[in-house]
Amino acid sequence: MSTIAAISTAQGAGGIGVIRISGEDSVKIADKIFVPFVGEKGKCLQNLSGYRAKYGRVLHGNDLIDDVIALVFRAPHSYTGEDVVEISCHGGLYITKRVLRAVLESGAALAEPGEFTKRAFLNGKMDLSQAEAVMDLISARGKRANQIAFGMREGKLSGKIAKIKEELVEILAGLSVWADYPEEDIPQVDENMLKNSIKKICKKLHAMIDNYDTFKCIKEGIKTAIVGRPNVGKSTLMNCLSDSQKSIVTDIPGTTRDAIEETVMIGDIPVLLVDTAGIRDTLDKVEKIGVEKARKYIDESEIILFMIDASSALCDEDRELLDKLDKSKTIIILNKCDIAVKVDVQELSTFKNRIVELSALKGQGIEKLKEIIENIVGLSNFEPSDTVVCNERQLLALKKAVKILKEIINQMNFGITLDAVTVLIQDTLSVFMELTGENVSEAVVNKVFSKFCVGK
Ligand SMILES: Nc1nc2c(ncn2[C@@H]2O[C@H](COP(=O)(O)OP(=O)(O)O)[C@@H](O)[C@H]2O)c(=O)[nH]1
Ligand SMILES: [Mg+2]
Repeated sequence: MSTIAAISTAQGAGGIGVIRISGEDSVKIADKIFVPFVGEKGKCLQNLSGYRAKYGRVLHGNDLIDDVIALVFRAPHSYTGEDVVEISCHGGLYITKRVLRAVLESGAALAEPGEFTKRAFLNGKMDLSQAEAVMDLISARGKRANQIAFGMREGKLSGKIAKIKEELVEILAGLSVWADYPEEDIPQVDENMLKNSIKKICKKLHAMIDNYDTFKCIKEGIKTAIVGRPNVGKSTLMNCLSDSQKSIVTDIPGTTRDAIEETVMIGDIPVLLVDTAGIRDTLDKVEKIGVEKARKYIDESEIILFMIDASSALCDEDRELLDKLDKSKTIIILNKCDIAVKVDVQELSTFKNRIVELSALKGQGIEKLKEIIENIVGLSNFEPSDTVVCNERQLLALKKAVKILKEIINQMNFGITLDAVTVLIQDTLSVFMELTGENVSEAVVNKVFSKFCVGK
């Protein structure tokens, strides 16, 4: 396999930048551009054993580029399982690119997106589901997402799947004894027991599937729009939650005329918040466009924070707006509670435990809002130890397995032969093998890694 290289740190000014080289010739290539402070240029890195580093300079042609540390990893004890050199230079767009160019001109090929991790998978350093979790680990935004992604990268899904596979293999073994020696004095296959074992497996798979939606919210965030008529305090809430003065707040109705977006962490959930223009009929050309935008955001949002000025009674405008909203995704915010609560809560009884009394100005009631959002996302029933699925590919595989297993039970009720059961269980096993990458097409592998960034 060719030797590849890429900048592995984020692009931009930073304290340190790392250029990673992996493959058979990585150490030789690094030696071509590396001049040690102590020792001779030429074979200095090739003479190093694994996990050893040298301090020196990168020389490209006649240009000295930077002082660097070159760290050598020896196969198979590296991230990719191949010989790896990591050159740490000063971070910065220019320097890292110059070092990379020097490496490429010395014989390495530019790595494809995710190619280092792909090689780690191909060299058996991790299975496919673990490789996929690397991406989640990099992009985790909260503590919980981080913990879960870490567990996935450690191989939690593979572990659970391995157990289920064992159970299926045991079932297969029982079935094959019966198929191979039908005349012998072997007890009949107990069909009820067989069905029960399959049902148990389905239950385990369901637990893994059910947690995925919540995990997806924790990992990708949940789209949330603050909506209501003008001057109820939407922008004040936006500023309070984002701890900034992003939205302009005045006592003049129609201040916010555009949609203002910001990602805020509410507890462990990244909330992709948008502050919208207050919805009303208006002749102002700009505000009108803002109101249209607000309507679009309402449609796209997974949660709507419908804000009411609680210091005065509910008005027809509030009612009209509320009527048009999807109630199942709406939380009612009674704002300005620091003044008074004049709204008749009876009238909002359909929203029962989705009403929050709040003062955006004073930052009161946020805790309760957080609880409600966590409930909607499903965090209260969330079982981190069952959270092992990190993307749609894995989810689909589990769903496919459940479908086949349910089909078996169903067919058994109609007298399917045990031979046919055997075939279907083998099908389930191959679904799992595709999931972990033991038996997977090159196209699937390529698709998985194409979503990675270059350098990972
Ligand atoms: N007393 C009180 N005033 C608030 C509260 N939230 C917002 N306001 C005031 O209400 C006015 C309109 O606020 P703004 O956030 O611009 O409302 P928006 O038009 O819905 O975005 C401003 O004068 C705010 O200071 C609150 O919780 N309590
Ligand atoms: Mg506003």
